[in-house]
Amino acid sequence: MPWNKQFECMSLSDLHKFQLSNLIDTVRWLYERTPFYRKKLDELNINPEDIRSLEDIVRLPFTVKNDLRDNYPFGLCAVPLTEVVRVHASSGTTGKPITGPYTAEDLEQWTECTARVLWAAGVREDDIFQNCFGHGLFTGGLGFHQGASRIGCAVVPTSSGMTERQIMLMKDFGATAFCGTPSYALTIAERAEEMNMSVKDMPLRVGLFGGEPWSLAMRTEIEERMGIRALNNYGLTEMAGPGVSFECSEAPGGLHINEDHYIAEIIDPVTLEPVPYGKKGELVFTSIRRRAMPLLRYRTKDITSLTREECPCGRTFVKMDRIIGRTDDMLIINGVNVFPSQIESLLVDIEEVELQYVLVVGKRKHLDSLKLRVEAKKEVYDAGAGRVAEVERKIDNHIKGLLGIHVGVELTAPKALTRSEGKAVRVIDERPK
Ligand code: DLL
Repeated sequence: MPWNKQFECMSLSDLHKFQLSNLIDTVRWLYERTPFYRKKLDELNINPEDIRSLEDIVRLPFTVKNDLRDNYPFGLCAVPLTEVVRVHASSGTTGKPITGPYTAEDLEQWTECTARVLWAAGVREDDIFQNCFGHGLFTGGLGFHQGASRIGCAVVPTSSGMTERQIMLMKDFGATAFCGTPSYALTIAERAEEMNMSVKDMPLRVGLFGGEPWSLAMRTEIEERMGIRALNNYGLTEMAGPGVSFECSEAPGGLHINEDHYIAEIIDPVTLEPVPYGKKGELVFTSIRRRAMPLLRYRTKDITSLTREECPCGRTFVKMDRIIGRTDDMLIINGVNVFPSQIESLLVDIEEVELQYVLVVGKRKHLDSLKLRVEAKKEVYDAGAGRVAEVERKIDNHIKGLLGIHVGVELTAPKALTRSEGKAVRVIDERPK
């Protein structure tokens, strides 16, 4: 049973009516309150009254990350700051952060969305819920704090880091559910093993992971090492944070989008034309319930596809596939498009290594080159240089066979790579800027 059956199981025609009326309200709200959108809409000669059907969404302007940067910090805010009760921000890798202001009503809606994510994973009021996302400007910590509190769990806001204490509390408090980035889950599993403790012996039952891409192989590894169910959820600061989409425990494999809050589209990132269900492209969101900073057709740069099929859980919301990469993370190595996640799924076939890796992108003459640093298992590393070189060749051949590119592989000693406590850094770009 979903958290909010009235919305999550709406008939398609009711959902579309609801979306349309909220879309029109949002366009009007923005037109009247933000010079940025008024200008964009005027340039396209669109009045809020021109939106008569959901299909008309394609007439609306796109919004991109640079629009948020150019209007930093509050230029896109559609309410006076007196009505703003919280501001989150995402760090990003370059320049100023992306700011996310919320009204009290926005916080309420966001809480509803993250409660749905947790509920769909089977989290209930009798759970002891350890929240290992950073609590602060990052939306993961407080976003899930609110949702889990709404359900009525015993929330343990450990935040990320201090992994040994994290594990001690997990055991002593008897946490039954937790959330964090998938890479941090692996860090916890590994550290627990080093402490001669097994998470498998703890009451922990389910983990909700998101905030960064992860492969199915990583899911299996987390599930096996921790003895839990691992479910995926997705979100972004520009759309409030986590709570945009989530896997249900009945049929994981796609993430239901909270469509009464977010209208999703998939577009071709080059032509910007809509792409049909089932085909991969760039994910675009319009937030239709927010007040402080709703965005029209925000280009996430995340690549996935949408499908609308009956789900055994009863939710009617469209599903997005797991994110396979970002348009800006895509590496083009000798003309071949490569995503870090593809390399990750190939690494799982190699039993001599751990799933701890980093890709180093460099430039050789005019071509991009790719080096993969990956940690050897202890017995492999201890067997000496000959064995290490043999495994390096094996990985290179495996990747060449499946992706068609040559990757310089460097096996490192066990534990040589930095462990993640939040979002893992998987790509180091050493190309001259
Ligand atoms: O990462 C919000 C979040 C927190 C989501 C906790 C889920 C759990 P940002 O820091 O703004 O917000 O980063 C958003 O992270 O555009 C994706 O590229 C990536 N991302 C988030 N969740 C997933 C996921 C939060 N499940 C950016 N799979 C997004 C793949 C993800 N990528």
